[in-house]
Amino acid sequence: MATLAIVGTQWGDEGKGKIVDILSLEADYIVRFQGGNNAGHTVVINGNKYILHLLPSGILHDDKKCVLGNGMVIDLEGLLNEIEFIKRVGKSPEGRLFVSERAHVIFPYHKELDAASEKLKGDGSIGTTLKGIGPAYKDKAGRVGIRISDLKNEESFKEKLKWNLREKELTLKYVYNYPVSFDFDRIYSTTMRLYEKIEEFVCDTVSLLNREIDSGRRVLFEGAQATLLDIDVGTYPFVTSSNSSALGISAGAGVSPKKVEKIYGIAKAYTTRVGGGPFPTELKDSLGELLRARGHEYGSTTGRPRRCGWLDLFAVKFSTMVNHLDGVVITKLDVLDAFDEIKVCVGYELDGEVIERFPSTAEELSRVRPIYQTLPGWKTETTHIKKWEELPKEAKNFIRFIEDYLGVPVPIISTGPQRDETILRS
Ligand code: 2SA
Ligand code: MG
Repeated sequence: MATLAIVGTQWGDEGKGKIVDILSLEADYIVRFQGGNNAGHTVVINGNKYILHLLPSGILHDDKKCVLGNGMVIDLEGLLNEIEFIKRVGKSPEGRLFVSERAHVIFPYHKELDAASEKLKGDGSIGTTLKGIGPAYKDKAGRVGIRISDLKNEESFKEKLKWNLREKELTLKYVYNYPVSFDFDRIYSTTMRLYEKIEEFVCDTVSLLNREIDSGRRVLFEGAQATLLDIDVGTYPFVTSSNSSALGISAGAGVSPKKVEKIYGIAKAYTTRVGGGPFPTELKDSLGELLRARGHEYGSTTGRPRRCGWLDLFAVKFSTMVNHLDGVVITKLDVLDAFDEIKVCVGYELDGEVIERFPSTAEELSRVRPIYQTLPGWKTETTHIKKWEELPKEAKNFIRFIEDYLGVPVPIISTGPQRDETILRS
């Protein structure tokens, strides 16, 4: 299989980082196609923990090439910090990192707007990562965004930056009652200084990827966030501002959908969510706390405690349909080792009636009542297990239940953060 994509099936933090790390061993290129440094992908290699926000974890392997696609919004300082970080751990990005000249740049005013908008929303805030993601995509859609390619032409960049600073100052002052004055010279010179340091990596990644796929190179598309945070099919407005399901791959990497051959979804054995928005299976009791403690459920970008709850298979089934998944990887199985019984949501009731389809509005989703199936727990340690045969029978039943319900195989099961704490079934 030459091209494979990995996407989250829940609300993010499914453990994509580790799975991408394993699957990237079989890839020549690892490609991000949306989002920015709102993502936080944690990988543990030889006992060392790395958290990457922009660069695909493949960058930690010397023979892998990594692409930041045109659909991304890029914080240049964040990018440079990560480049410096990987150099400090002895890795060279030279000749292996390709940053799309079509990607949009996140500026300081995007972060100010993110904060101002969240503040004005008050209780209805989205709980964004405050990285300026939404405002940067807003500028992209509004056709006033500044792309990396714009930084090549100093005069036109100056003009675009001036216009944007003026527009943002007015917006912040009159819309948000949040007066800020931006220092043009400082923003301009900082941006140019950062750009000079990353310029060697900037190229036309659309042509590169199409050429490489056509010549048989193996490409892994790495989704950040997840399907239920997708701007179109997620739990709008409590979503991120990009297409973070498989639907975004084509637009965000500049390759035809016909070129994505296989798509795996990642689902945690339970569910978490950071930020606001409906979460039908959320546990606000000691069981939720146990999941958080055992699963170390704190945001890797912001450190925020994640909301925790039972596995919502009804939601994952929706993701399986939307992404047309070839398989669902189950992660953090071992977090459930401590539970006497395990609940799995297999349907929703709305206004006293069982509903057939996943609600399209956050309002409806906030009113559903989950229908649970209770499965027996296994109450023995599964951490470190590497073979299917070694799993307790209740854990095998849990996995088979998921496969039957979703109608797709579970090809990989993760039983711990290390690369080798993984069961490969095919
Ligand atoms: P944004 O900043 O505009 O993308 O936020 C909009 C919503 O998307 C959610 N979101 C995330 N949810 C889970 N994980 C994410 N990445 C980090 C991580 C988050 C962190 O991997 O842990 O460290 O807190 C991520 N990025 C965005 C966000 O919570 C909002 O609900
Ligand atoms: Mg994460």
